[in-house]
Amino acid sequence: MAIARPIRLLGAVAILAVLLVFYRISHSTPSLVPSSSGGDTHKLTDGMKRDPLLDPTGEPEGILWRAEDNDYAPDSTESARINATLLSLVRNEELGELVKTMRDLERTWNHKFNYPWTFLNDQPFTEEFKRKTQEATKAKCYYEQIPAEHWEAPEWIDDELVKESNKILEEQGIQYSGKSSYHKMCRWNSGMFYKHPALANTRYYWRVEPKVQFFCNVDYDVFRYMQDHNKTYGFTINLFDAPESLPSLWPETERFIAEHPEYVAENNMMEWLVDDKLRPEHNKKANGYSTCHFWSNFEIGDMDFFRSERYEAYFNYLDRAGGFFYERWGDAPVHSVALGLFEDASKVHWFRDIGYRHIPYFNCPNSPKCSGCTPGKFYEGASWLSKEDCRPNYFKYVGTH
Ligand SMILES: Nc1nc2c(ncn2[C@@H]2O[C@H](COP(=O)(O)OP(=O)(O)O)[C@@H](O)[C@H]2O)c(=O)[nH]1
Ligand SMILES: *[C@@H]1O[C@H](CO)[C@@H](O)[C@H](O)[C@H]1NC(C)=O
Ligand SMILES: *[C@@H]1O[C@H](CO)[C@@H](O)[C@H](O)[C@H]1NC(C)=O
Ligand SMILES: [Mg+2]
Repeated sequence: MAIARPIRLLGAVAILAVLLVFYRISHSTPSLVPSSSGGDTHKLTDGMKRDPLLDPTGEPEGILWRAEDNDYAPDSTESARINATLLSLVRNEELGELVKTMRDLERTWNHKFNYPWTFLNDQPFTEEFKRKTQEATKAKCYYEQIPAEHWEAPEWIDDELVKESNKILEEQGIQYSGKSSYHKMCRWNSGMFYKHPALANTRYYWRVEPKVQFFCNVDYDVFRYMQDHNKTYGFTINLFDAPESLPSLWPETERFIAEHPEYVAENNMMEWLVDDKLRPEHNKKANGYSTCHFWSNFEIGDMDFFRSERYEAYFNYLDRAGGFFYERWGDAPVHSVALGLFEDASKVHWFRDIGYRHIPYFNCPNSPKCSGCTPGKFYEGASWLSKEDCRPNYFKYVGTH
């Protein structure tokens, strides 16, 4: 039986339509895109359809200062080095781990540029510490003790209240909440490190912690890069924080900016700080703060920002509020909220080309300059760790610069 031509056409269109629907479904359901070769999956939102670290990564654009073309000899008085230091707060007991980290950074970067190292400690450094760290570099090493008035809790902090509130934090499973040295360390890293007299003549710092790893050869002077491109702060990893550690940080911050609206930058990163879509519960428990922050165990920064009137006023306000001790505010969220509010977003830089690890997270670019890490792999360990990645929000609201 012959079928009329219009009917045949209709049938063909119907089949095509059905196929199209199937195609759409099969290509839109998986919002899970592999982000590492280890079979781990990673939920990516519209801010990050694909981890940018999977794409080939080169050096940043613009003029870069190289060791071949300039004088970076360790003892040169006319060297091309700028006003900067590698900076490490560290305990004598961490010597072994620190030396491993130093070797990583010396091999990948500093043996070419010979920037000095500055080691800081609330205790005196041992002779063994000084000897073994100096053996790991041709560059100058400085060993400085932290003045007690920078390290100890301020006099308005109530010890009984600290004990009570830390007990509650411990019950909520907040890591290190019962350790008073950890609270002091976070406060010192928030508002004191750049006040150390030994750093009075230093502007840029690269923070280095024992136990971290570096994977990629970096062949330009990163401090010059910061200066030449007018950057205030560089990061590698961007995370969510435990909201229980900082329930009053955002409310205090809101009170501060109500008093000082003039400190808020026009081109700020507010949306990244207040997002409530990716992790609504975090925002709720942190009373309006997404908890997103630059992970501060890595930072390359301009201390002039921290020494500015606006940052100083902010830190003093927070210090009075007491949350470094009654809660467990980290220096990472404090730095990040300050940068996000008081600095122009264009002045923060993602060092995507610096391969980095602090357990359990990585920044591992796809580049022939790197070895020892898997490009695009963000974490190692339990799969829930993938949720802690705040880069999708950062890329969405701020960008990938
Ligand atoms: N000198 C000194 N350094 C500390 C103290 N507490 C922490 N640090 C340093 O601060 C940094 C962060 O501490 P860490 O134990 O790695 O904390 P985590 O990375 O948050 O788990 C590391 O560089 C430590 O060496 C302390 O009481 N004294
Ligand atoms: C280095 O930077 C600091 C802080 O900005 C400044 O006070 C100092 O004068 C600078 N030193 C040199 C030698 O440029
Ligand atoms: C650097 O930043 C300052 C302050 O925002 C601005 O005034 C200046 O023009 C910038 N310079 C360059 C070279 O971008
Ligand atoms: Mg650490």
